[in-house]
Amino acid sequence: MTARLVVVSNRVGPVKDVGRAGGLAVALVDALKSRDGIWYGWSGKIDEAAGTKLSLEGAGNLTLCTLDLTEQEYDDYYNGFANRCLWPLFHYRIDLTAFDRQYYDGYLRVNNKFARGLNPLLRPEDLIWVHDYHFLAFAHELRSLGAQQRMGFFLHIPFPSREVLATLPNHDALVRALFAYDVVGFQTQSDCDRFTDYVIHEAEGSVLGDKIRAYGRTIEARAFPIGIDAMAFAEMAKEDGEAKRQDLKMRKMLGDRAQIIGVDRLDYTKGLPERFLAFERLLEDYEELRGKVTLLEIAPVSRAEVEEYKDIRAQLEGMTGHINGRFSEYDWTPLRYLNRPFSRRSLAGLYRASKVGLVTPLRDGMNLVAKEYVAAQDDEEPGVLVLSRFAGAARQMREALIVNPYDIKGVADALKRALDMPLEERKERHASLKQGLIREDAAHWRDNFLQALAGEAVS
Ligand code: ADQ
Repeated sequence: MTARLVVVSNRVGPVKDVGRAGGLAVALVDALKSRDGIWYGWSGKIDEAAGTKLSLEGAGNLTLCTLDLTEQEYDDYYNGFANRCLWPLFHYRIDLTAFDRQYYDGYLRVNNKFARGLNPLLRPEDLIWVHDYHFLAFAHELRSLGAQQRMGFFLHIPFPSREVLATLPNHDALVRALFAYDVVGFQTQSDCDRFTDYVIHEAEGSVLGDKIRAYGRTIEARAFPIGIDAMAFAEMAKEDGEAKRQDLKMRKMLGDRAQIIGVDRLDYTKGLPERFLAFERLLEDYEELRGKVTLLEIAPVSRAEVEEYKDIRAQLEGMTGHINGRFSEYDWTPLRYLNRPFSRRSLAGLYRASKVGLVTPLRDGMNLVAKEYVAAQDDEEPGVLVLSRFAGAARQMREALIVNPYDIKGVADALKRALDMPLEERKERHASLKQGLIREDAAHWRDNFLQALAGEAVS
């Protein structure tokens, strides 16, 4: 009998309409839909009386199981340590990293609270798969309650270099806590190497193949690059009614103009100001493109309560006004910047109608938008992906036009090259990118991780 799977992540669901969800939820629904299990995490609700009382909800062969947070817990654990400290730090933004002892204590308390909530539900043979930077210490807390199950952790964001990580006052305790897992997975080999480097130099650890030993425990550390359900996404872009409607409507609106598309959560790691500057530079340097090309940037607001996110929002609004003020004609608006989310179906259609996918994060664990853009293209008339070298996806997607997002002129030139690229070259690049997406899809990611978690050799 297959062991039951218990997935732990900050947000649980949605299970049905994943259209409005972030990358993690999208990938987990793909991973969980074919297996018995529990998906456990925060309900998204704040309740002053929140303790460890669970809410259970059945969804087919899967039980959704959630806890509420108090306002204080939410401020310290979620907005505080997770999103004002770990998120910027792991994305190399030491300048934005707010370490606060209170945040850190709150984070550990919430990890402990979630461990206490889950512990009574566990069966001895369960496999526990914990996700992302919100729960670095979860296994450590669960083991302190006596749990013996196999536990794996997957980090969706980059793992920083040891010099960067060492700026965090409690770096040692956090890495030590990771050693309570049996398997620790990263998006890329470089992330894994940086983890190993830290453990060797800061914790006198030793490495033997995929095994790494430190703090009296041996665990497995490996790269498991996350994928999308590429075939299903391609199918949706081609066949789904809503996708087709958006595709047609957009093409009709564009006429003979080419569209460049960007789709991101509004976040300072996504390189949006640099992207807008590169687009402005494109219009500056290649006058013949004025009136002929538009940039559609879809970036719904996220983490709106965190100060740094308010700043980036104001900055982008200013830049949009400036670029449009400078270049617009009465029948052409160069930059369209939308702050609302779209359903996955609509996105698929919008990707398909766009000649260029522009994905230029300054740092990104993987970036699923790059993969979705490629999957959504028409095989016979595909668009071109322009991709930051600092997205984990660049390791796999080598046939994209790889750019340095800080090099504004370089990105502008890559955009020009993408817009001019002959059909033959576009088809070749696209075919090989799409093959890669199908080979290393969401199921491949899940199966490899679960194999390692079950203690089996991974192919
Ligand atoms: P995110 O930082 O959220 O994820 P990403 O990988 O691009 O980034 O995932 C975004 C997902 O949300 C995509 O599936 C996309 O379609 C969806 N999305 C984005 N903008 C949207 C919009 N405007 N409307 C609707 N949907 C939108 C984190 C890490 C990434 C890592 C993922 C998965 O930061 O590096 O790839 O987890 O591991």
